[in-house]
Amino acid sequence: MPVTRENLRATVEEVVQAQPITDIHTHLYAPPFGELLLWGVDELITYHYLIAETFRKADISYEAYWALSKTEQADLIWQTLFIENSPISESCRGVVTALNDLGLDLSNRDLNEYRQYFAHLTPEEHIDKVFSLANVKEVVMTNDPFDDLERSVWDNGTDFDERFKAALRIDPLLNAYVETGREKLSAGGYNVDEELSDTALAEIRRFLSDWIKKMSPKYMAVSLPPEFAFPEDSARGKILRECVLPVSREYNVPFAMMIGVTRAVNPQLRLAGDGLAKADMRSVENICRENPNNKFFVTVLSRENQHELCVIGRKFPNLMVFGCWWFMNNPSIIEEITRERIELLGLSVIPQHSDARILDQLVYKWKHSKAIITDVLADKYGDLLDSGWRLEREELVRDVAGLLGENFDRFIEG
Ligand code: HDL
Ligand code: ZN
Repeated sequence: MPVTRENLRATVEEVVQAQPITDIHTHLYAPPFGELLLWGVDELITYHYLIAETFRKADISYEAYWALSKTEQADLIWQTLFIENSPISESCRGVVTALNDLGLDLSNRDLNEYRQYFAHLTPEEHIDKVFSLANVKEVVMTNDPFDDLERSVWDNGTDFDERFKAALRIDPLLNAYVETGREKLSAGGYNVDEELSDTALAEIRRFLSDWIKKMSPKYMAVSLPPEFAFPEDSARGKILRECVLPVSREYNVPFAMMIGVTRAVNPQLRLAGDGLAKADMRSVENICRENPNNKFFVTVLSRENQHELCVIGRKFPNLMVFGCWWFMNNPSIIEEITRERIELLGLSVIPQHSDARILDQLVYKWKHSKAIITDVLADKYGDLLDSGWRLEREELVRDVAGLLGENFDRFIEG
């Protein structure tokens, strides 16, 4: 069926809404991970984004806040950001969208009534409802072998809900090898030393191989500070070059770099205390150029790095640009980033991931992003039609399937 200027917007909206999504980076967990899977209204409201915003409005010390129970924290955040002020920030608006779309009555703003709704659900029931509402087909978790609770689940060898895929997250190995990574590896039976001798490097490769066999991860991932450099004469540089990149090639498991985070800018905010800074993107050019047989996913945290990343994506087919990460995940920036990516990279990108930490967030993070992606695609296909191109609905379905899942699958399998 031909897409015309008249039916374009409605057709794009319909196709985007109908496309089941592969969410390539989340902090969600399959039910066997127990308390690691966060869901429900108190988790939604105490999401670290809202904690940071609450301290800007509430008259409470860090110590007093952290001494509160989870319920008391949620009560304070609800009162501060939703009752005494309109919940107009993106993080607050997200909670409103999620509760509304789950069918809760927002007219009474009664937090205890909302709590009652969740009290009667099992995680499995809620997973089905949220995945269906968000039209999410599968999510990629963030799996940390250095986390004791998580490691115990993997060691028990559990068959997970097929909708939850693994990602091997290795921040302690690359960013804190001397401080914590080495010790944890030794405790796990790997013969590693601070100097990163040949034996230690072989043992780190064995560690990565062991966890790839255990998890079957979609990719290995790390978040990196703005000062990340490649090549670099450091423990990170050596482990990256001698261990991560060769193992990534050997097992055809791409390496995801999430660049630009400054950890613990305000430690008093705990998980909410991280910030960002502009990185030197020549590190991405170097690692892609020097490792043409490796595959890289890259997302960046600084708005100023986004355009550079698009241009680097044009230089290296082994680089897949993805997502509007963290402080980029706001409508004004999602729109800007998505436009420049489509203009510079066409359909060879993965425009979004949710980064959801709480199951219910899938509902709003995808609803909000799909509205923007629809706007951008409607404009871009409109430009194409205005230039004289003919477009079939099936071609639009093909293109959107790529953006919301198949580009990921093809890049991994390629
Ligand atoms: O490092 C990461 O994966 C980030 O996404 C952090 O987890 C961050 O705290 C976050 O949740 N961002 O959305
Ligand atoms: Zn994340």
